[in-house]
Amino acid sequence: MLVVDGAAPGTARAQTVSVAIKNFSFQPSSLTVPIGSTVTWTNQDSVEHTSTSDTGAWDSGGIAPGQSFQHTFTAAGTFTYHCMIHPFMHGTIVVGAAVPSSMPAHPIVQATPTVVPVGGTTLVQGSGFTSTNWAFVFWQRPDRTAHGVWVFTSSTGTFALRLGFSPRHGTGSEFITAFDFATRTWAPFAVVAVTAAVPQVATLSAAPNPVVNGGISSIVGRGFAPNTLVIVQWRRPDATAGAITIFADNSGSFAFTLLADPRHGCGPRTFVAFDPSIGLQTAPYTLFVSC
Ligand SMILES: [Cu+2]
Repeated sequence: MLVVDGAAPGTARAQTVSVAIKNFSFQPSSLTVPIGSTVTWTNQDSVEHTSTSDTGAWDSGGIAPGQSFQHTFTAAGTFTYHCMIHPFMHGTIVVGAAVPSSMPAHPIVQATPTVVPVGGTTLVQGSGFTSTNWAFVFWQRPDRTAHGVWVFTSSTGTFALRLGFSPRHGTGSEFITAFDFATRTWAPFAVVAVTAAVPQVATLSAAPNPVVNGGISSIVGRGFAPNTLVIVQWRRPDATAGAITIFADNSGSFAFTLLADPRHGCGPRTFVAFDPSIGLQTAPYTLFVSC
């Protein structure tokens, strides 16, 4: 019988383990225990026996019927022993540092990144949970409201969940944890700092600038919402206006070439770009057309 003492979880738990000396044998004849464990041999036969280390590490001397002997194993290793009176009686104690396999790893949650502007997301990853089982992911937002979802863990006891930060829950600390349903253990909190939204800056540029009248310049826009339509408008030296609608790519950028039409004269052409999806407008940008 294994009796687990009250050692703190998270360390290799020392045990008190019993070996019966019975029918001229050690039962069980082989045992594996963590470092620091104490083995108690109890003589249940009607004749005297001993527990004697093969290497001299311990020797009980004669153990009378009904009596016991204890030895504490403070180093890792494999220790064989025998009975001095009956040399055919053999036993083995294997002392290891490992935590007993029945003891679960401590569950943890991590958030990546841990500083996120409002409107952004973080990846919540759990590990050390009971495999293929339920975990409850729970978070408290900066405005003290809370929410949670059940997730099913992988065969290695992990899960992943992407968490978004809505502007309506404000800025501050978001506390994220998860509950292992099988072991009824909470993970320590992961904390995400939810910060004010980073103002998006969209810009226009042109090359070459200045451009000769009748020449071509490349107009580039950057910093728009990805994959949205952008409206570019410009005012010419002769007070007429031009405009195009263009698609910002995956990185929120676009480019087009502009012919500086000689009919509209020389001087500054002033460009503004507008992204209706997020109400974003650039500062005016001036392309000079030289004559
Ligand atoms: Cu014996």
